[in-house]
Amino acid sequence: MQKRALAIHDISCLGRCSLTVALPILSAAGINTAVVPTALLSTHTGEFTGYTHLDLTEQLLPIATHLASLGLHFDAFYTGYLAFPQQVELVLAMRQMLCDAQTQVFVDPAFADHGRLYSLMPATMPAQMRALVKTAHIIVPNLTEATFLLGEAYRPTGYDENYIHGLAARLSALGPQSIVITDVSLSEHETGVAVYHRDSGDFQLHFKPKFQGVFHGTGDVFASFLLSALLGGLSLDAATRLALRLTHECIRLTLEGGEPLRYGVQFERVLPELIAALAGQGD
Ligand code: PXL
Repeated sequence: MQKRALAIHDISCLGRCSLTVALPILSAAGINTAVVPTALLSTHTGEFTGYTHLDLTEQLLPIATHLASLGLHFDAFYTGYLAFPQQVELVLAMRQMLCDAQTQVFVDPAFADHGRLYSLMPATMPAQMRALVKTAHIIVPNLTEATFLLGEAYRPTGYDENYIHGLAARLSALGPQSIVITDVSLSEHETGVAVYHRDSGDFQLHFKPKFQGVFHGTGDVFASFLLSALLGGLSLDAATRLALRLTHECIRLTLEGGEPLRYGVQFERVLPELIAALAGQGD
């Protein structure tokens, strides 16, 4: 049976992040994907100025009420960029209305990177987002979001595997069974992800050679590949390795193509690889 997901993120018209990557990636993976936009922006808020920003907070519950009346089963409830801290409470209400015992609640906190909150993000977002994280099955924070969610200081470098293991365990103690932390770097030449599964106690780190630069939207691209692979039946560790490999490939192609980095990464060119991997022909 075809899997069904609900993706709740903003729409940034241009710049390849949030719904404009989540929808094509999940669709390419064969997942029937419904979307609920949290805000409408002309671009993302990194490396652009003068962008528009339409708040869609008022639409969240009316949309959820109508969708809930259809009585559909969602295999995944996938949340990303929320425009305001007040939206967290509404998304929790949507979770109550639209999820059942089989729905995977997959939360990408999407409020900060490189030690700083995103441009428009109020300082109260990390504490608010913790409430949504508590109800999730899987969370996909980057290292900045992981520390901010815990109210801890961000450490850009100079940490070891034990520190990351501890962070993942402390995040899992908030509620989620599975933690995938991105932007983990134990040496200046490599970057990668940590995977932690509370019940089994499994903890793995996976790395790729590091490219220099800030790659907008790659958290969203990675999370969307990861969810696609999980819904495709891969284990958490195998799904994480696939998502890391494909995200690395998106960045490599983008750098090779010479496109300005603020326009996001060329994930479109990697979709055939995602499809092949999920068909059992790839990795
Ligand atoms: O990719 C995360 C993201 C999503 N949506 C908007 C953003 C960002 C990151 O800057 O600005 C609007």
